[in-house]
Amino acid sequence: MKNFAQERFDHAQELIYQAGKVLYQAKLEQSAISEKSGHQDLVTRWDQQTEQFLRRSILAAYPDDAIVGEEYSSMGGESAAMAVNNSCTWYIDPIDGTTNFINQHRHYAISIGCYQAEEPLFGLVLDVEQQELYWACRGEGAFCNETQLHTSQREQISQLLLNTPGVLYTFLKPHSCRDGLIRLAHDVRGVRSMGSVALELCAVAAGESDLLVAMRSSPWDHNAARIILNEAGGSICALSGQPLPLDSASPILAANSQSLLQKIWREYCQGE
Ligand code: 2AM
Ligand code: CA
Repeated sequence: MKNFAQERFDHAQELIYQAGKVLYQAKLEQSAISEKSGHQDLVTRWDQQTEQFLRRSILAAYPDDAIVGEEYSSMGGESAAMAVNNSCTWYIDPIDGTTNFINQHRHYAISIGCYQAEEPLFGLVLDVEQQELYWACRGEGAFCNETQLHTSQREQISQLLLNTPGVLYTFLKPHSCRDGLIRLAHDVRGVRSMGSVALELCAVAAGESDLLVAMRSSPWDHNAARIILNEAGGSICALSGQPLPLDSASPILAANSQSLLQKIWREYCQGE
């Protein structure tokens, strides 16, 4: 018999491919787009429908599990605290990179992370247009489709690429680490922005980037990809230097290794 986590992982994999197929074929009309907090914070009918599909399917199979998703995060009873007995909490983002989905129809992902209390079980991030599934089960390594992922070995700061999905918030809006991060931008080899926290964390997992800073990241943005990053050899923390909480939004710092994470935090964030 399949174990508890494997059964859920197999189910999640089927669901993410099904949902991805629908988004891949989506024809987005202007009337399907609406603003949440403003013109840089958008949602589409496709985000909502995809989250409803994932929620319904997960809860039909695992009625005692809890779901924390972006578009219906405040739905009654569905918080981490509500997962009963030994059941799980699923963190789902139906579209991470909604702005890319709207303007480019690429560089967006579906993100599904599953935890038992604080214990990570597995994470899946589907790059819908590239048809690349990033995935990891705890203790078993990280993969992109069939290929095992390893973070880069780069340590020298002048050789690093830094990803940051929200350039405005990282370098332009005032916050306590801004001067340090601007210094870091000068010291690294280059700064990149794709516009998806989950895909940019997977880029660090895949060794294509070395560092990530995101000022605005919620549990559904990072809880799946952080499992993939950790399994690939990387490390992540809150920008404050504290461990990254599972159930609250936080600025994040991620790196290709625990030692690089500590070095970057000490040299560019601490005391800023
Ligand atoms: P989203 O596409 O799911 O909204 C873009 O800068 C990245 O930051 C995306 O991963 C986006 O996720 C995330 N993000 C987190 N909070 C956001 C917010 N309030 N507005 C826009 N993007 C946000
Ligand atoms: Ca989203």
